[in-house]
Amino acid sequence: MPLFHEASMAVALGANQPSVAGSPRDTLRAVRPLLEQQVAGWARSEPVCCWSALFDTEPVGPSNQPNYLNAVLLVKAVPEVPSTAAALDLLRRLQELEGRFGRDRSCEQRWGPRSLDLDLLFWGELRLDHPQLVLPHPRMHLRSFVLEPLLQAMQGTHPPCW
Ligand code: A4P
Ligand code: MG
Repeated sequence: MPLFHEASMAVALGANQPSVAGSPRDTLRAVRPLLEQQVAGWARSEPVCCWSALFDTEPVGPSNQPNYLNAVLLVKAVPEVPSTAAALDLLRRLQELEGRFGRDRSCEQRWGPRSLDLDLLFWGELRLDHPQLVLPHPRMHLRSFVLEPLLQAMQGTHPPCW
């Protein structure tokens, strides 16, 4: 009998600096279909993507930076067994997308302004303490800019209205 393991996975999006696509809102709009494509390629399927709305949020960390726009993508029933290798492959895809929108970590301060941040929040029950990837994201429970959109995505807003 085949074994199925379908777990949900979530990605947090944040931006408060312009990118090649334009304003943070333009960036998140532009990255939305690309992120869905990346997730589909990674999962080798057409998973169900549930999006939150865009949230305008006060910066956490240095206060001398603009407000952020935040959102969460919840991907339901990923037909792939959660594993370290697959999670690292997804992280690589997320960082490649960040790079396409001008993210340059070499000249950033911690929690400082950025053109695009894509954080992997969780993938099913997978727990990782890898040098490149900690799962679940260790600070997600402290961040209302993550929790509020996550809750909304879990309530099934699909497709997004932005
Ligand atoms: N890394 C480890 N675990 C993960 C994970 N689960 N997802 C590693 C993504 N990356 C992970 O990433 C640094 C390294 O963390 C990566 O190379 C990866 O190997 P980063 O994107 O440079 O770090 P970060 O995002 O600045 O760090 P962190 O701690 O995730 O911070 P936050 O909370 O994302 O802070 N205020 C508002 N209102 N909205 C925001 O979106 N974002 C930040 C960034 C600060 N203040 C904010 C917001
Ligand atoms: Mg990040």
